[in-house]
Amino acid sequence: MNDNDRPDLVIYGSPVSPFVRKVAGVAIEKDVPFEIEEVNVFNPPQWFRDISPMKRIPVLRDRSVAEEGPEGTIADSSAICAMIEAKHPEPALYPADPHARGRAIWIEEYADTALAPAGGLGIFRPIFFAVSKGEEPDVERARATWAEQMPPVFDYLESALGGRDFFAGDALSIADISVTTILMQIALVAHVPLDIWPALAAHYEAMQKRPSIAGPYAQADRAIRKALPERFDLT
Ligand SMILES: N[C@@H](CCC(=O)N[C@@H](CS)C(=O)NCC(=O)O)C(=O)O
Repeated sequence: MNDNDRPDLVIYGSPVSPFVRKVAGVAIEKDVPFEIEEVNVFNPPQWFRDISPMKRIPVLRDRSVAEEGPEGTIADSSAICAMIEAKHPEPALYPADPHARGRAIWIEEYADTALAPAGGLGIFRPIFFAVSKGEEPDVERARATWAEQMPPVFDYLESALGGRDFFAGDALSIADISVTTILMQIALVAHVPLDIWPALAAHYEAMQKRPSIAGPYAQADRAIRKALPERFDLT
C-alpha cells in the first residue's frame, strides 16, 4: 500500500480478458492488494497507447515506482506475473527446481500461444463480439473450433499433466493459473465438456474452486451474462 492507502498495483484492463484474470489470480494467491482500472482496449485513450505499444491488456502499474506515465508500468501478463513473483516471493508460483520452473514457464507460454488463440479467437470472439454488437453469434465457427482446434490442445495438456494434480512440480504454479484462466474464456460463452480428458477435467474442476480463479471469473461472468444469458453447447 502507498501513503494514500491505495494499492501499489493497478491492473489496466478488464476481468473479461483471461490475461487480466491471470494477473489477478497471481496477486490473489499471494494476497497482494491490487485494483483493476477498466480500459476499453479496442478504443483506448492515448495515455494507455503510450504504455501498451501492442495495444493489449493487461498493463500493470506499480505506483511505488511511478504514479503516471510509462515509468512504473509493465505490459504483457507473463512479464507482469514474473515481476509480482519477484516483488512478493511467497507463496512461490514459479517452482524452485530448475526443470519444474522451465516446465511451468513453458506451459504458461503454451496456454498463451496455443490455447488462447483457439479458445479466444475461435470460440469467445465469434460468439461474444457478435452478440455485443447486436449480431447473430457465429456458433458454427465456434463449433468447428471446438471440434477441430481444441482436441489437439487438450490432448497435449492431458499428457503434460500426466495424471498429476499440477502442471509443474508438486504445487500450484503459474502454469495452472494460466491454463485455467485461459480455458475459462470458453466457459464464459459455452459449456466445456472435458470428459475425454480426465486429468485436465479434474485439474479444471479443482482450479475453478480457488478464490484466485473464481473471484475474477465471477466479475467477467457478470459482465458477459448481461449480453448473453445462456451458454452455448458446442458439441
Ligand atoms: N501476450 C499478451 C496477450 C494479451 C492480449 O492478447 N490481450 C487481449 C485481450 S484478452 C487484447 O488486449 N486484445 C486487444 C486487441 O486484440 O486489439 C499477454 O499475455 O498479456
